[in-house]
Amino acid sequence: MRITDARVVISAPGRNYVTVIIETEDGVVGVGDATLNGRELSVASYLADHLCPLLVGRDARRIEDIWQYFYKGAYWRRGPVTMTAIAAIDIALWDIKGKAAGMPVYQLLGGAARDGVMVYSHASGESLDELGADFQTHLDLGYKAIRAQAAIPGLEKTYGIAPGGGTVYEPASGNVPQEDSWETTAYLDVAPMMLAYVREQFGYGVHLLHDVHHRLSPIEAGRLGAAVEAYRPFWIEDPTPAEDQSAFRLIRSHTTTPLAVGEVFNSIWDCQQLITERLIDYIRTSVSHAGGITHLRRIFSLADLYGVRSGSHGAGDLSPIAMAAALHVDLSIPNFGIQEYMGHRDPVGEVFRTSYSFSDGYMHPGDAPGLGVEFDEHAAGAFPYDPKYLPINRRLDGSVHDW
Ligand code: CS2
Ligand code: MG
Repeated sequence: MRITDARVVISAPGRNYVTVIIETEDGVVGVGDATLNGRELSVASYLADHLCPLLVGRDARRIEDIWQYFYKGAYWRRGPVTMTAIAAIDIALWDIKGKAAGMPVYQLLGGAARDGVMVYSHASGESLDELGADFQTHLDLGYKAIRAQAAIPGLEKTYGIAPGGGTVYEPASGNVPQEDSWETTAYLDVAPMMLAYVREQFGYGVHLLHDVHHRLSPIEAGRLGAAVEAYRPFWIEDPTPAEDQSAFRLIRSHTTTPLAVGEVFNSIWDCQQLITERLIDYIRTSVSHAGGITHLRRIFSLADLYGVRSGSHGAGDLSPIAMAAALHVDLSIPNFGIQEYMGHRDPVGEVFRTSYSFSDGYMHPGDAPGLGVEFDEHAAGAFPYDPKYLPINRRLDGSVHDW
């Protein structure tokens, strides 16, 4: 099954997505997600200039060989751009394999190990009352797990707080990133109050999650974890900058609050110590940023040996193709924990037609052959690239702070 064409399409139906399309001699076509938020054009160039030309003529069935060819063969290993590009090709090849076999990808991965995939959504607010209203909306939609974020009084802008009215958070368009402000002391006062508020209002029958976005020092994170133990968070996410794996030893020594990390990781090497030393409870690597289905399964297999569960990143800046691929992996692995599901903004459905479904807090990838996502290349043409950056985070004294 020779590959006859591989190309990249950048479109912005709601937000920017980079999509790889791989065609084979017998007409089976696969799609992969190559979106790297705020760095979209780098991955598109890496693919179009370096990887796609090398795909033509190769056997699309040899997924592992193609993965190794691009990973080991390039000499330069790892890194978000490289690994997102390899991931997109890997995802598209699994799509092709499923379509050729007439099976959904999860069947090729060993079949369903559960009936559905528990997902968590995002609730946020400028005030606790606004957060409460948004939390209730998500409960009404059937979610069994909800992430809570609230603005910090005294700070002009806080990342991830949606403007309200059922909308999701979205960075502003433009060629220069917006700048947010940050003050750790204020945050450390507010965060426990926020989780306490949610438990008082809604009780303990829903899983409660919170994302720190890498903004604390290890000892501050230890203090936060201890302060919120009584509110039984499902997890505290990204408490400290994720590349410092040994920092988690210090956090662990101060709290039993479960820890999740990994949305910025792109290889098994980034989380090896975190997993093998049992420093985290959930590994959040995503299928599109951590080398595709092939490499993500390797990470989750290592995690399974150490009692660490999956909790994949699933923000709206990962395309519906990544969401579908994640659901196939989630359904089939033994150590699934939870899946993030932020949903996608209109008009994403005009370009990506999905067969996954949500019901009563659980998702299922559907039973269409392959990933179950159709990408309408023609429709994508109506939504040109819209430059957008994640905000920069500065302390009140003007210094750049961690993300
Ligand atoms: C967040 C994301 O979903 C999450 O947990 O941390 O909003 C993240 O900041 C973006 O996906 C980055 O692209
Ligand atoms: Mg996060």
